[in-house]
Amino acid sequence: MTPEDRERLTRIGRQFQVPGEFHDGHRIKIGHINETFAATYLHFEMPFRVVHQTVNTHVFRDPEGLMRNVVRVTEHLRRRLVWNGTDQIPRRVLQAVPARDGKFFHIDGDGVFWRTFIFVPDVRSYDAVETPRQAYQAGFAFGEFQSFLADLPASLLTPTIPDFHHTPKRFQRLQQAIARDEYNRGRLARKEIEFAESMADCVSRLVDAEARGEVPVRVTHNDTKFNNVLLDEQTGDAMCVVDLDTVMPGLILYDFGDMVRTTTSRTAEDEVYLDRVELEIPMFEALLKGYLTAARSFLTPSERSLLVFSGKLLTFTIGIRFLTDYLEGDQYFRIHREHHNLDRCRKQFRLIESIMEKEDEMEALVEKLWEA
Ligand code: GN1
Ligand code: MG
Repeated sequence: MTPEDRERLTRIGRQFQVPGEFHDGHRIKIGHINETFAATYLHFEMPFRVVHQTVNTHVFRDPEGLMRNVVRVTEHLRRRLVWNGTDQIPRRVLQAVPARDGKFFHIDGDGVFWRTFIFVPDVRSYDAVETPRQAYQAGFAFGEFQSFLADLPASLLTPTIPDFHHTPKRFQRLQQAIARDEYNRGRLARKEIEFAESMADCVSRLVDAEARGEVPVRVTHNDTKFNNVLLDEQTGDAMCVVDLDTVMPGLILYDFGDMVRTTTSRTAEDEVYLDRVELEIPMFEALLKGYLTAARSFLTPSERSLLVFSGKLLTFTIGIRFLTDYLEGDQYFRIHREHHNLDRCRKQFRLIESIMEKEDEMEALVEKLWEA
């Protein structure tokens, strides 16, 4: 940790109701959006570990509303876990730590918005799925998350990013970026632009289904990347769903779709060897099995009939967000190399092609496992 980071964390730590004295800390996740640090405090020699995390307020315009959502949702989950008699509850749901003034956030002198959670020990996350068992665990964890929140009225939550997964609006924004081509990058993304345009017909399918009342609005996670579920280091079991910033009213199909995007191929989100990118049927089958085990009790027939489609659509939606950001000069997603957002987009589009090749097989699995 740099001396500046240390100084900064010490200062931030004092603002929260963390017992003891700051001992040390380090950066733990280079997310696309927020900054995250783990810190250890010593309280009469006993270590107490927390996570201090910033909220990017350009992305999340109402961070206080966001934290209200997070507290409401985690308290609801905790009540359910207690009711179910689950053990190790502190490892199964995030616990926000209040600031000295009792609020669940602190705004520092530079206007940076901070919140603090108790550290979840002995778990790890993976950027890419490695085994079908992990896929099962992720499917089950997010399915259970949705099922535990099924009785929390979605209207109690603030939309932290309005129209977050609204594919037609995302598509429109892409078209604007293509037309403007402010960074003269359109020529480098010709094939991707063509591919995106070829998908125009399916962009409004889920929002239309929602508008017609065919699929219900529920409390959903909205960022169900595989690395947002923490797995026990020893057993590999899913312990805790994290990154609750986008928990808000949504369609469960957005969650399932993003799981398909991130949990069916053993490649990273920015894989450049595209011939390695494939929807792996054993991964999909395990993911689906885990998900249905937890979600069977609340899924409606129309939701079920759109599961496979949602995989394609969410991969497309995130893919065009990467492409748009590339064309707009990498303003949104943090990049680590040149053309990074274009690489991310290419990976998503290759996965869509693979999904289209295997759609029938995937639909057959939904039928089979639903009956099972
Ligand atoms: C962002 O910050 P992170 O990595 O959890 C993004 C998601 C994208 C994801 C792609 C608020 O998530 O929507 O799917 O990157 N979150 C936001 O990796 O835009
Ligand atoms: Mg996130």
